[in-house]
Amino acid sequence: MNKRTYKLAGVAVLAASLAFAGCGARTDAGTTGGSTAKVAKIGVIAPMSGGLSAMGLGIKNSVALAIKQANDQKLIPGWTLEMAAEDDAATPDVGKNAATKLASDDQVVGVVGTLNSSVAQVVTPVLASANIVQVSPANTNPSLTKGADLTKPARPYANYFRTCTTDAVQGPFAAQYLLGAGIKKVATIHDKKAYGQGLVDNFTTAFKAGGGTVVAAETINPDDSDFSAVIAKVKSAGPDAIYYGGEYPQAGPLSKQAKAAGLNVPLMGGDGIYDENFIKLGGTNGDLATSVGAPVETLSSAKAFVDAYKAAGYAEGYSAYGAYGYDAANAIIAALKTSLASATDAKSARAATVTAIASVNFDGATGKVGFDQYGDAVARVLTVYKVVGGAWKAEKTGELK
Ligand code: ABU
Repeated sequence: MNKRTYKLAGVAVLAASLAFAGCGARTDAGTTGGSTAKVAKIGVIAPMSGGLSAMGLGIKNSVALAIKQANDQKLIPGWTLEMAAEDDAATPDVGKNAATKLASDDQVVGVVGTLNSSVAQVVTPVLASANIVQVSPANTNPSLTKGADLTKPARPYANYFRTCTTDAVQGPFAAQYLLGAGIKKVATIHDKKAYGQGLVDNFTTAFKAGGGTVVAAETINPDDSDFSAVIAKVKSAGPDAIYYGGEYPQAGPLSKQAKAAGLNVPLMGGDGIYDENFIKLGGTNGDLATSVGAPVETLSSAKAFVDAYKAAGYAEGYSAYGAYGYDAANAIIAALKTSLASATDAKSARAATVTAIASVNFDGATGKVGFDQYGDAVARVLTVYKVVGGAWKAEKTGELK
């Protein structure tokens, strides 16, 4: 049990104490007259250390907030929710071990995560074999819900859902933006991971279909820090922009090194680079990113989340996926209201939670929260952001035309 879990448990104990005050002799914390609040846990699997921890910790904190609010409001009578957070370090093997650990805990009924599509590829089968529902706030690789062949979509795992849209939407959205801005020649670079490669594939198809030309298609390794070789190749192709598939720890330095080498064109990426750390690491004015949803600060639906998050005083910001993590946790909680209603223990409610979540439909922080027959989010909104004056600024929000 980590520090946050203790805190949540403490909130639950306090709530139980207040609820039972004056209603008979308390025999121990949360117990009175033979009635004990049962515990169900919502796991979190995300990077809480390493280069992507800013995004992972925003997800973890947001799940903690949803759980605290559910306990405060006694949303599920007779049950106390706890969070069980596991650091996957953005690494598939670590994520798989985290999933195995959570699956072996009989009190775990759902998991929010992962951040990385490459980690989900190994986490989801483990959770599926234990009938544990998984809701990702951040995985955007289309194959996780539709299988490897998108021309013949087939859902690989019935327990997997996501609250964010996918790169089948994000890649073309970016392509349309660049073409609309008069950028017709692009060099692509990706990090060979599931997310980066898939995003570039989806971008490339749409960019070419819209009349653009990909003048160079290069790759890097996820742990590279010197990009001089790839920049030299890309520079000689004369692109108007670089489209990058990967995350900010590499994208920031890549942008900086490209400009230093005289390649003064914007670098554009997806939601994996939409973080203030991209700019701290070298991203510069004119660089671009798409990210899922509308800017959280502008959404009336997200105001209560933003206010509560700030009031809770978390050390880290909610980051790109906090609101999506909050909605993912609340989707699980909505399903638990059904599945735990007549359950004697958490483990026996796992399969019913998977069934119940398929039909949740509510107004979340990010907008309508619900899932289609593949487990994909019904919401498909994206935003283009540009670095202006050393900070991300929203340029355009909408759905793919
Ligand atoms: N969606 C961006 C980063 C996470 C992923 O791998 O999908």
